[in-house]
Amino acid sequence: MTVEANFDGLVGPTHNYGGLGSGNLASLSNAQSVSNPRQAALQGLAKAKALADLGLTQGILPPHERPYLPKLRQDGLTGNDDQVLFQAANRTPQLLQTYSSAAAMWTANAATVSPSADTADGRVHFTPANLVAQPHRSIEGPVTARILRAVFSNTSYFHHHPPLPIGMNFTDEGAANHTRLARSYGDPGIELFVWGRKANDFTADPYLPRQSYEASAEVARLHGVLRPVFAKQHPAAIAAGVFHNDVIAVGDRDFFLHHELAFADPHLIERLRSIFGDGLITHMITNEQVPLADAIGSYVFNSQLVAIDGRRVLVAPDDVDNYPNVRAAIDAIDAIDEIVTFDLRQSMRNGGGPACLRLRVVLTEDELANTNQACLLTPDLFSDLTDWVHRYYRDRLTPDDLGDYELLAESKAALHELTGILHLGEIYDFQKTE
Ligand code: SUG
Repeated sequence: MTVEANFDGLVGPTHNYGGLGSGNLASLSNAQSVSNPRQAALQGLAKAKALADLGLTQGILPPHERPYLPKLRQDGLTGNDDQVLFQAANRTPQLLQTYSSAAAMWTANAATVSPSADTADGRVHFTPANLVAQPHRSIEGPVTARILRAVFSNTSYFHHHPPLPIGMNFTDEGAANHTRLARSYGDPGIELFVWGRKANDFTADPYLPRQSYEASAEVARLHGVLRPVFAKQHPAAIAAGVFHNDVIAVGDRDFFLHHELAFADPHLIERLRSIFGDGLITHMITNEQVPLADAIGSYVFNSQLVAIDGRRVLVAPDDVDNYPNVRAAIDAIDAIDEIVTFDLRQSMRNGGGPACLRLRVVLTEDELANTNQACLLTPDLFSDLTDWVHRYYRDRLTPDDLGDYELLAESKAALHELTGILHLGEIYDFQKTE
């Protein structure tokens, strides 16, 4: 049986509120507040565990090394690690915060993944997102590429592309702007690539759209996607804080849920129907039911839609319960059988809901058997990771703490041990040089 595996990003030990997310209202409004990395990691793990307990295939992807000293050195800081950190903290705290972000936890931005049923060569294709729209995330791509190769190593089944070229023409934010629709996970699907701007189109809107059309088209071409569909985000949505399409629409198999103002093309649903064929179920939430501000405030569209014993379950942030109109709108959807909610507040305060925290990888039985089994969440792995978090993570972090040499040492020790737990080999720069 073909399944959809969700690979959740484990929150890193330097989780903090840097105010770095462009067009991301939660990140901007919580800038410089005190974070709790331990609670953040445990909240994420609790969600992943709950979904695994419901019978879903659940994977884990590791955090990246932070603060990322190779980059601070590239930017001119010299000496041993302690000296580099000291200089960064005192001379350029902004750069230190940029290279300390734990943003790799939002694995919906790790890569775009096309299942083998959709591609010309019948392999699963991965393109790590270059994330060049934001400095703090532009350093993720090469490390994500290493991690994905360590998890999906068999090249008979998995084809890994490098991140797209660096520059504003190919700004790529990965699966957060990519939705696959298919009759079942194993059937050939259509892949919807959503973009916000064309290359060289620098709009006068308040926020520069992050995903370019050229990036989406290039990923579809590289993957050999047989039935791609391209759609432009509604500029009003981006202006209101929809920095990724997964903040305003979500799909699973033959069901697509979206806000009235998600897309610029009023005929997109007809286009999807004509390519999908019979049987596509769609549901639009109107702006009258849920104004854009409430959609973003509640993060309702950043829910996961999952299949549990053939039932459709919406995995939502518990913030939806603070908005009676939002709750009423989702309760009224016939196609959804159940709604479960999670407290993900640590991540949510940086604009990362349930769907941001996971990368979907549709896998046949053979592909799943050829996936790194140590990265699949079992009760044992859950208890090992919980114990690991308790041993290494702090329960309070301020921006000033990022220059603390002890934090760097703790993080390295934690990540080194984690590569052993997840059987990843040496994926971090510090493991190669020490
Ligand atoms: O890229 N926030 C992330 C949130 C990513 C959410 N992902 C999806 N929607 N799929 C971003 O804006 C904030 C980091 C900070 O401010 O410290 C941040 O990067």
